[in-house]
Amino acid sequence: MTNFRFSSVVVRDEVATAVHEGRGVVALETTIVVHGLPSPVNLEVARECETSVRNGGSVPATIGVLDGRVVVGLTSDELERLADPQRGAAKLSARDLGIALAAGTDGAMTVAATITIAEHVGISVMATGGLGGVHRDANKSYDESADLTALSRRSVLVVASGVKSILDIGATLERLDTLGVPVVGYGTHQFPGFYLRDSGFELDWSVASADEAAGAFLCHRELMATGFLVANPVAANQELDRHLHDEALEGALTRAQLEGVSGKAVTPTLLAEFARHTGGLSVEVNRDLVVANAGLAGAIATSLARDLA
Ligand code: PSU
Ligand code: MN
Repeated sequence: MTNFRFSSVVVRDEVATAVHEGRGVVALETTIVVHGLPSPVNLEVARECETSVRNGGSVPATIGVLDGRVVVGLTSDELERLADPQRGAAKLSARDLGIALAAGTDGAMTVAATITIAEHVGISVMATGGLGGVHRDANKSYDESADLTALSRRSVLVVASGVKSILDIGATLERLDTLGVPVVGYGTHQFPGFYLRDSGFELDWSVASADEAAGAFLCHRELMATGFLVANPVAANQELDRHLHDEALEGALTRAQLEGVSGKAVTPTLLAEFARHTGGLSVEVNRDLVVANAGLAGAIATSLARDLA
């Protein structure tokens, strides 16, 4: 690590111009592409998310690490390179970024890493599928996603379909409360369950439109430095069958436990097992929900830009 240099964050022209002009910009993560979804659906989903952000009136900024540089606004070719299994891109959380840059490596970025960079370059909105959270065995493993602490430190609005249903959802909501991160349902008072519309947990707050979400975030931001979670449930005709979901969940948790999976491999393993148990249906639901979240994030970022103009 001798090649020390500053300015390892490259913001591509379209994104830099949009940020500079105060237009809507939405950050998109790459861990879901490289480690969360199987090939070749992963690249299709990444592109559909970008289109969805544009349809919402904003500019997409897909963020990943290539050759020791954080690139904000990866091209389609770069995304393909990052997702190439031969390159074995690492899964980078916020804490890994500095070391990965110094080492000159490639890496996909989690929500935690993505909002860290988003805030750094002046992007206020991000979209993902499901936020990371507290794992079910956290009382023993201490496994809680750094997405939560990052969201408590970064003033970024994240649109997600709740947290992944592989997690301890109640505990995750309690942690978000402790960390000062507000959670608002989009058109619902029920916290979404990722593959399912309803996790069974109720929310205190709900917004009915992108404009309302943007307005609430602006007021929040004036008072607090924490992030903001907009929980957008998957469409009713796209959610997974509940019975199939519960079976797949049990199978996935059992397999991960038998194999002794731990650390950053837990979430990708559980998602892959879910896909196997559902014969690929969970991948389709994941695709539908993240593309919808990107569209909503695009509309919220546009509204935010209008409010600030
Ligand atoms: N949403 C998805 N699929 C994913 C993720 C989110 O629909 O794979 C990724 C995000 O990058 C998130 C990460 O930050 O999973 C959480 O990983 P962990 O539990 O190891 O913090
Ligand atoms: Mn973890």
